[in-house]
Amino acid sequence: MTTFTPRVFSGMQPTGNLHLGNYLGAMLNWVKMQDTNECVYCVVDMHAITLWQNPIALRQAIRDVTAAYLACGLDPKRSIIFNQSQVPEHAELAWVFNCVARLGWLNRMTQFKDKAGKDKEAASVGLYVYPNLMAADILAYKATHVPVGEDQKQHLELARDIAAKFNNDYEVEFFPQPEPYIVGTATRVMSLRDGTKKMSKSDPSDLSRINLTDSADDIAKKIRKAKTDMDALPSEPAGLKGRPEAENLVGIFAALNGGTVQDVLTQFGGGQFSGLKNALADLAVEKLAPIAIETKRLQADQTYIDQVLADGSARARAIAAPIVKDVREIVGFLVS
Ligand code: AQP
Repeated sequence: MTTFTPRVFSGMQPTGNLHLGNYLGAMLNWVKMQDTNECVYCVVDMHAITLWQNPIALRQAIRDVTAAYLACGLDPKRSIIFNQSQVPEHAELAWVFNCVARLGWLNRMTQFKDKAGKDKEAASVGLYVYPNLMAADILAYKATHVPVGEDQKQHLELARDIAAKFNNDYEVEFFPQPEPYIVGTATRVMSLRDGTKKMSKSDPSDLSRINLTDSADDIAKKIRKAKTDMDALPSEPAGLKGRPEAENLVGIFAALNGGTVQDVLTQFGGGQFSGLKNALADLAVEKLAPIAIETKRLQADQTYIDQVLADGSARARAIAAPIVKDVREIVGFLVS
């Protein structure tokens, strides 16, 4: 049995401002994992163009997301921070995986169904094979751990299937089985306007999400306006069942405060939403406003951001290039 060196890989799309869902579902774990792991963190710009992006806005978003990564606490000295398109091995390995993954596997991906909407014929081929590129992102580094939110679990399982099929088809023990790392009390943060929908960058309503660049006033306003139901808050987690908006606000409070859902209900159970909302607004401002200030400071220093990405891309490529060279040899290409 081959043992693989532990390595963490994860990424976010530069499709808009990062939000509280990205922060609680993924970023908090990314930051923690730097202390004990070799970490590779990517701005996945090639994933972004699976839906059309304005080129000028995309270039800006790549830099803005990088600034947000740094402002949240990713350290370019300890972790590799880069953007996907500067490391061509991702695209090369994705092609090999297009030939390994089966159509039936991709047909089961729920994110494609959600994002393609009703007119699937009009969706890009890239959107359909998105999970194969994600598998390539991870496996180009032989990453063993992938911190993601709940919504990415199905894609992670596909990456594991691709790794296993590649190993099996070519009779090698080349790729590890990457493990999803999904921990915390808010692995699925929901829209503030509809507790049954995921908080998302692409939701047309800005009131649905708290952006990591929002001002203190905006954060407080969005929490005050968040949808709720008419009942008092329960005192036990079981009482949140069937109350998606209540569950979401309580979960957000617990995650930001580093406590449990029960802790929050012990404090606010039996009360009206206004008490929870006021305290949540204060807590969110305390935790998120400094990130917004630091993001803005970094956004003003484009030279530094570009330098972080160039340096990170060179370091990423130094790992991925030999792995992808081995893949070429394994599948039978001529290798010079
Ligand atoms: N609402 C969420 N709750 C918990 N985790 C979330 N993540 C995203 N939304 C939530 C996690 O953040 C990481 C990066 O996600 P992404 O930006 O690559 O893509 P996404 O999941 O498609 O995020 P969005 O906001 O929904 O973007 P759009 O609207 O562009 O599609 C992942 O680890 C994800 O799990």
